[in-house]
Amino acid sequence: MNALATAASTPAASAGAAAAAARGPLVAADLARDFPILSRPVRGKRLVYLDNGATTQKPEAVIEAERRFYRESNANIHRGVHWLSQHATDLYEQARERVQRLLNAARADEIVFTRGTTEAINLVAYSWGRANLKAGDEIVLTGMEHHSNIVPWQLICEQTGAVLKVVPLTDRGELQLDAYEALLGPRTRLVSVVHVSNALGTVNPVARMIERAHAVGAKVLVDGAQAVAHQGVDVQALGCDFYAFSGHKLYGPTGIGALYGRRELLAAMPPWQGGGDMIRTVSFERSTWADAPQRFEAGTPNIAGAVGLGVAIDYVTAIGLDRIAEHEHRLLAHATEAAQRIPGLRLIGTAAHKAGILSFVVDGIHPHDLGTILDAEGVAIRAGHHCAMPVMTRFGIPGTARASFALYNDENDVAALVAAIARAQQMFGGPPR
Ligand code: 7TS
Repeated sequence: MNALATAASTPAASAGAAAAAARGPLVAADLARDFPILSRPVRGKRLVYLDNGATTQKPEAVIEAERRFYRESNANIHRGVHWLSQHATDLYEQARERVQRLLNAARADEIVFTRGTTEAINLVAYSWGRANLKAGDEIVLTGMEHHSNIVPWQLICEQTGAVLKVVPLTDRGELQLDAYEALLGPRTRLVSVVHVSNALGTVNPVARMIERAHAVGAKVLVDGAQAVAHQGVDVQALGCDFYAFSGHKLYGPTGIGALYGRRELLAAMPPWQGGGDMIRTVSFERSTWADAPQRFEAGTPNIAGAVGLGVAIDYVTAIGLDRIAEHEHRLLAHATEAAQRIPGLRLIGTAAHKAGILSFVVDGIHPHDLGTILDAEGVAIRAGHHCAMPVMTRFGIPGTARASFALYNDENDVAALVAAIARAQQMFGGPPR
């Protein structure tokens, strides 16, 4: 039995496995017991963790898998002739196959391990972008991108002379699809779009957008950072060219994530970082490159992180991403209703199709003050621009307070959030009449 299989069968992980095996709606409180950190008090209160958009907590199985890797399997990969190195390589490559299955990629060599979404997007920008973009070419982004899907393209535009075009948002925080289609044309080389907005919760109609982009010959990158933990993703059904995500938002470790790239594209792309593991031959006159994905994985990667990510994928798959999506949608509907009953609270992002993110402002209380008061009640949310400053500009606000849900949250967490907001309003002189 390999380390992944044994890690998943530790006693601590079995509570989750048992809950996962049950059919029907998942019971968040049972699953919460798989996450050790959720039982620690914060500021003397029960921790109500609603900052899952920033990072999710880790189940015991993932924590144990990393520990076990260092205790039993640690060696460098792809280079050793000795048993441990081959063993570690096997575990790393098995993790790649788990990512392949998670995204339903056709092949494991279409998966490149990266530090996360940010590095995955930078990889495409610096490798594909520098090789394929020239002056006057157009890159289409949307008004709801995270900075990590804006700034790399600005840097590449400076180097190549390509220009950015931006799809505007409606007042509900949806993309204006007619404007999107009007932006597409013979100069469009790339559309880079977020699957689920971290600031608004909007789920974008990426399949349709990809189809339209392909019709004008453009490639499409989907930023899946806020999607993969909350719904099933099938890159073949979507038809995207690239798909990026971070392990740490999927109950996995930090410092590991992945880029899916269609095989023909990766095969034609130049390296963007040089070093060990990414070469075929090196001489002072000229070096040649390894095939993808190794060509894009220079240096010793986060091996233990990849193994941990593989176990995180096993964990969510065992529960079922459909059940997780259903649970979080129910919770979002409940939280939205509760929030709408709070006088003076305004939701930012009311798209018809949303994932478990509730972004809001409260009259007379700056989001940061709200975040601080909620924290004193043990309620962890995020306050600010969420690295999506153009969204805040669009809505004319400095920032929002954001509660973002995960599989272990339930109605009790929403009740704690609502009570804490009421307390903040009292401290600021009571809600408006
Ligand atoms: N894209 C989206 C849509 C994101 O939400 C984030 C992180 C990233 C990219 C970058 O991911 P990273 O893992 O490479 O950092 N979003 C957030 C957030 O909403 N709060 O903290 C980080």
